[in-house]
Amino acid sequence: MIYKASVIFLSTLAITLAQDEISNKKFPENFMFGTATAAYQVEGGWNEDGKGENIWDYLTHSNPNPIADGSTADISCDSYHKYKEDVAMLKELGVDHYRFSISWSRVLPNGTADKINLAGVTYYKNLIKELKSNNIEPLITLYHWDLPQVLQEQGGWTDEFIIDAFADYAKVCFELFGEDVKYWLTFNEPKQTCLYGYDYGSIAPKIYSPGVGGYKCTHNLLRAHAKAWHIYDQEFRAQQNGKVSITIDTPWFEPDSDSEGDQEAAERQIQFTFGWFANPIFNGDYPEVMKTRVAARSAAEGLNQSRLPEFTDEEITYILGTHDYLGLNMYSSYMVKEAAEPEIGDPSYDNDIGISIYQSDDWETGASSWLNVTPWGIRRLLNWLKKTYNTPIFITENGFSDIDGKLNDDRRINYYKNYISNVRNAIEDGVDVLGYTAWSLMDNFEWMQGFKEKFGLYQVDFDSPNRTRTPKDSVAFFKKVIETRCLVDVCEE
Ligand code: PNW
Repeated sequence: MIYKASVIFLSTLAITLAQDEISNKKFPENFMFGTATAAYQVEGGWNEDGKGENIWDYLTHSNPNPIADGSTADISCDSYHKYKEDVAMLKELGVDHYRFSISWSRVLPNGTADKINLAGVTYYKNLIKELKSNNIEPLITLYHWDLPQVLQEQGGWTDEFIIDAFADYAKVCFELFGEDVKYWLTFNEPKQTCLYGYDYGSIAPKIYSPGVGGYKCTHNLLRAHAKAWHIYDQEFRAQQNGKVSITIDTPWFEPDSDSEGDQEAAERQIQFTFGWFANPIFNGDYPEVMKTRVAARSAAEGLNQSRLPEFTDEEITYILGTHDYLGLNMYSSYMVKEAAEPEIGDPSYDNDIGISIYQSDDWETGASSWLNVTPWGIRRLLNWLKKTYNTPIFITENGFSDIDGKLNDDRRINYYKNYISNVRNAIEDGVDVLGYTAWSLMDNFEWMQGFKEKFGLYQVDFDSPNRTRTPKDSVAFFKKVIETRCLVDVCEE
């Protein structure tokens, strides 16, 4: 029944989207436009003024260095020293908000709240002050992948101690910075942290534990998120009056055909990708399809309990409702087909899903292997999110990568224009979208790809000691969109 409804819905949408016209509707005045970065990707100053080591410092300093171009982010954009220039760029763009993250080990060098690094605190206070005095709203992520290395050595996200450690860290941040912050995010992209970090083992801390580690990590991360939200709710909300949530990333998953099997496969895929994190917070507990499938496959593997940990009833209640909005990172889409049930063998998250997936050759691609230009996907995703969670959505990342980082970045402009247009259409469809955040303010350290893939609106010269920033053509484009709240020459009033 549900699937039938969405078939009709999607095919109507397909007709509207075939024209690929840019929306001529204005964005509401209170709609927030901004850009984003993350601490490890831009700050540098990796061991300055008492900062502790984190898992990315550790990984990039290991021998051999596993980063594609052998780089580290020891200096990167040097935002630790150049934050005033960053804010001047934001001012030039005319953004409403700036999303950045706090480096846990810069504030708490031992990972624990018994020692606060004052120089680190001063850095973030200065940045926030500079933003506020330029009328730019800070949107702060507490955890954008940079766990203090000492906490990793005690087990990291797959060990339960991390729940209290994160909650203590969150409390310190609310206490120190909360007076000036209206928008908080506990985590950036739990799927990347848990699946890529502790299951596939492809990003820091590079732990390979397929079909097990990702679920364990998530089980702790969700409880840590909930604990931080409750601390804010009970101890800070009344005075600080901000909003706390989490940012979850997903591509859009388009069923390959109208067949019930493909429709069901696409829904299952997004439940494993997005519902895994969002369902406990917005609807209560892991998605039914995950519980059933992981339990059945675990049993068939001869295990006496499911590889997907279970929440107690109290935990389900404790986690449910720990949101004030929903943060969304979206870049790309995939086509999804039903597939034969994967054979029982070694545990695997992908086999737990058990579908087949591909990207169409017709889609334009960015520099990143996973990134394709599918602007229609964001509209469909936003509509799916409304239907599934019915909550205000803040788009906290969306953007395009190239290799050359050249100033004439028409492909990036085209990407932004079409995606933002589809966001505007989704608003017209009735989705409550609070804001849009372009990734990224400037070229920066793109994790395992180092400096090879560039997402910036501003180019950064990583060969100059100055880390000179130069606006690409996309700056003028985005600036105009923000100023006029409109994507075409003249918008409907
Ligand atoms: C995000 N995918 O990561 C991160 O939040 C940023 O730090 C990062 O720089 C940016 O996107 C660009 O990569 C993602 O495979 C990494 O779909 C991979 C995917 C999505 C987001």
